[in-house]
Amino acid sequence: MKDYIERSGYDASLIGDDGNRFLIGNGYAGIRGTMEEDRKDRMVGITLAGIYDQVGKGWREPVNAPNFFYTCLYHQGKKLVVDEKTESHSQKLNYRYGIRERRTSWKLSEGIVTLTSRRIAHMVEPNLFMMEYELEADGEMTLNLSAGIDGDVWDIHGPHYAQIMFSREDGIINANAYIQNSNDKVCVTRSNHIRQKTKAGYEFMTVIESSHKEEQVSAQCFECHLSPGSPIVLRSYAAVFSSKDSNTPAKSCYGAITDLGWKDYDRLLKSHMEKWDDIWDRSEVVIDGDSEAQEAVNYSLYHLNIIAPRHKQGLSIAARGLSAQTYKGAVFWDTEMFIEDYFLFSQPEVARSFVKYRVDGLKGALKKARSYGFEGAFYAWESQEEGEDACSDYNVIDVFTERPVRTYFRDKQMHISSAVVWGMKNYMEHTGDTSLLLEGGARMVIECARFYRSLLIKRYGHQQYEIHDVIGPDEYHERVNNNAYTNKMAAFTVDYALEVVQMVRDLGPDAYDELKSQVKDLENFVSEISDLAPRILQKEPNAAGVIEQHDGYFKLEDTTPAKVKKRLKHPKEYWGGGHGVATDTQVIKQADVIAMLSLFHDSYTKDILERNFDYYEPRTEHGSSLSACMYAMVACKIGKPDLAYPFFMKSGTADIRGGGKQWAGLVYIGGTHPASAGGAWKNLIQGFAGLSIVSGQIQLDPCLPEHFKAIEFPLVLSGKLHRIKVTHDSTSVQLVKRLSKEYV
Ligand code: IFM
Repeated sequence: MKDYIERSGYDASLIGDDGNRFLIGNGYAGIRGTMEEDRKDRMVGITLAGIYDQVGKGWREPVNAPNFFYTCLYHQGKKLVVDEKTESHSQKLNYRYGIRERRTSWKLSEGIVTLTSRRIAHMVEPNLFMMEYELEADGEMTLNLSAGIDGDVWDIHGPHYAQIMFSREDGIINANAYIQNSNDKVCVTRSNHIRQKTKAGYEFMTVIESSHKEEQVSAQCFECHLSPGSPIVLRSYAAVFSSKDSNTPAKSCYGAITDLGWKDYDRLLKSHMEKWDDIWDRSEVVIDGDSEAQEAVNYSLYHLNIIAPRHKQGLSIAARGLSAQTYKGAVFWDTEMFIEDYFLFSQPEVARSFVKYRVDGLKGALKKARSYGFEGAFYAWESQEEGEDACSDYNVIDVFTERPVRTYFRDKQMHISSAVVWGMKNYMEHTGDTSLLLEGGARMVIECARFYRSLLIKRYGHQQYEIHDVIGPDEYHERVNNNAYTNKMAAFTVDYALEVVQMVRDLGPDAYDELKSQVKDLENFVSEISDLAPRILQKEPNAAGVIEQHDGYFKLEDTTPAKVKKRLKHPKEYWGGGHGVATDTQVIKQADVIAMLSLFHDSYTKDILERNFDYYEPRTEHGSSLSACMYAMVACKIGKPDLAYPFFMKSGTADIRGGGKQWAGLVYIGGTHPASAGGAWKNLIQGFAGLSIVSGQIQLDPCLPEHFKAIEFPLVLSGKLHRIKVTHDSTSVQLVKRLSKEYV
């Protein structure tokens, strides 16, 4: 597989995009693709998973660790940075092995010095990060190299550290960073080993007293006499622990570093690469006939793997992964509806962590439902730890008045609880793992069903239950009645709750008694919902075969995104909400009815799928990166893979291409797009290859774009790794190996 991306030259406007594009990570932390000498003005970020802080009225967001890769060169007292005048500069990401490399040459009075650095976030040791930093010169010159920790971190709603205390012990630099509004702290250590090639072989260099002190930086300084053929190589190890993962984080950091020693670099690099080999054995796709698509999907899978929580069960994936503090580091429906499938079919233990995260979040969901006067579990729209909702009441700033606009995402995106249930069902069906049922999983599903029951209303004289005042996936139309997607998912949740109760019964009387002790009034509740799902109103296709998105949608002005865009008085105006340009029109932000049809395509004829695709696509702005893959899925189900292809590519190239919206006013909203990445995988495997699992058996119903000759991909099912090949007129499934027990 092509396994790298590269960019040459310097362009200040690409700092944000490249930070995402060249991101490395290991589920514990994500490290933006910035230069070692950069400081926070260039958006250096090491975003940590699952540790948050809130300052004043700012949004609660994940914290960034002090920058442990901070390393810079001084020539005659002047710091060398990359800018338009730099002799040459390139950045490369080897996404097969998660190695980010940069190569920069500066022309100095004595000749050209070239710096090559390579860094990794270790895939087996989640708290460990390593870097190699190599200098070569074509003339005699003396440079000072400063290698340490930069405590002045980039934040969106910070600063999150009340204080950072630096210390040194046995040549190791330590930073203890105390978080502003909690008792948590983040500890970082870094050790440096620097050698120079001499005639006699490599010789270690000594630390000199730093003559280049920078504020909030603790560093070691080395005087480097460079001459041609005598390169200098610095190897650094850094460790990070927070009080969330160790009772004594400073000690754990120090221990992690002292246990290593420079001789371990090659061994650690090897184990890191072996882990990636294992991941690619379970993931790599081959598309014969389209190398661009193949690269896009594998690069997308790289991005999913660097944010997958492997170090701890019960963490999930945030909407922008670990690429920044954007979207508050919160978990949305993106995980269950777009991302989970890839992990189910490659690393089911990661998918289990997503489900566990929701089970642990039940407390927050019960509390949220109560606060709105509902019963059961109303999951957070933007979920942080323990299911707390980070979504603010005001998510948008009006560009004209500069006042916050009341949005209703938190209050009304009620489909989120059904996404949680969808994720649980998918996991259970795929793995057969019932262990989460009595650990709160069954209760979670039942409480979600209770939530939907408490939303149901019946109009006088009407037979069916309705759900009013919601926001469906299309966020431009707030507070609508009977959103087709939401009503369908509510009925699904109620049905699945009954199935779950039956599953627990099948586990035996002890299990059922246990469930009764966990769930209030279980038996009455079950009898009340036993025939409820069919009585929830479902939107049926009209005479033209089109399903109305919500009550009154067809009466809205029928126009197109292009026309609506022309009405904007300011390029950053919000399209939805109370007074947006799309609000009174049929223009929608993202797949909504199409999202519903992509999930329940089996319940509709091809003709209905096609009529809805044809109706909604020209009315969809695709203003969310979650939209295109839903359209691609439905296009495949209609049997039109060439229609699906551009939507699939849009999803697959969201991060490799970059260029998406980076700023909303002064707030950075850029980052990677994990849901889009997961959506691209779904399009390829479940759409083009037509994969489904029926009674535990792999089924394939290929529908390849004309120019594809074949797709090959691995698949984990029931503890076995398979390799699948699909062409226009054949399919084959080959058993590669049985997996060890750790995989479900
Ligand atoms: O979950 C999505 C939502 O559907 C559209 N806005 C962005 C969210 C996070 O990706």
